[in-house]
Amino acid sequence: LALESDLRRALEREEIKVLYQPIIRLADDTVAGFEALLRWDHPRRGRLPAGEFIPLAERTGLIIPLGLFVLERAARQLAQWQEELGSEPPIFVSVNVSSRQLIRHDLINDVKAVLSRVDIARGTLKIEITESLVMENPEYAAKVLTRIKELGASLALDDFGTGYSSLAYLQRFPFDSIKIDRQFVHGDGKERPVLLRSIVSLAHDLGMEVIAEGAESDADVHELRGLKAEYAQGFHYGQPMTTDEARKLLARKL
Ligand code: G
Ligand code: G
Ligand code: MN
Ligand code: NA
Repeated sequence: LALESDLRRALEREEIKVLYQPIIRLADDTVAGFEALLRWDHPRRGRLPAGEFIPLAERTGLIIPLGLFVLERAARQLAQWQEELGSEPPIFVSVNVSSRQLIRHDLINDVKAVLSRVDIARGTLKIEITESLVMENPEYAAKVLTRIKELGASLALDDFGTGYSSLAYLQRFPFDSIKIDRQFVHGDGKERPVLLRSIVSLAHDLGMEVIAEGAESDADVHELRGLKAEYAQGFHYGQPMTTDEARKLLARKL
């Protein structure tokens, strides 16, 4: 497959970019952190979103070098932002991790190595994990995630509400925060507000913070504030952006 051999070379050719989407602290409207998201500037096809090459990377095993690349790059960027800003609480960055990275490769050592090379505040590197990921091998996943937390990273349960047995995972895994899937955050479904309110309250009762994904409008943000959700992420605040754009956004908020 052409795309597969292209992807093998893409990393060396620096066609793979890490973009950062802002995550806003709703209490004071400041930038609390960013989610690192991959893009591929393909020489012929143009800019490809992660959804168009991450599945291929997972099938071919290329997700291992790709995953290391984004972890390392995002952690270094985080260290630089923390040094420049010196804000309290310190800014955080979250990185998505695929099941293959967790199950078939030593994610613990990768996180350990990265954390030993950069100077960042404890808990400010967040690892985002989806339910389907932990479902593949819950016992092993629980061990790995517990260890990663001990190393000083924090854990977020991504796309919450879209999987099969969400609630079981909340008691088995040491998540610090829940990322509420955008279908509960934006839209005119009749049950949506009830589900959103229940998820926020469940998370808070379990001692977890919430990051609401897909906040697109003033109304979404107003609703989230009313529910005392900690953070919001979405097109209302910004698309995934370059580090230059992120720096401008950070400067504006200070
Ligand atoms: O950014 P986009 O909408 O294309 O993202 C599609 C999916 O790809 C999302 O589920 C997102 O979590 C995932 N994704 C984006 N960047 C990364 C990455 O660096 N690693 C992994 N494993 N998944 C990513
Ligand atoms: O699965 P995950 O939550 O990691 O997916 C993140 C993806 O969601 C990113 O690719 C990002 O581009 C997309 N995204 C971020 N904010 C919004 C939003 O407000 N609306 C929609 N539709 N997608 C968003
Ligand atoms: Mn995510
Ligand atoms: Na994700």
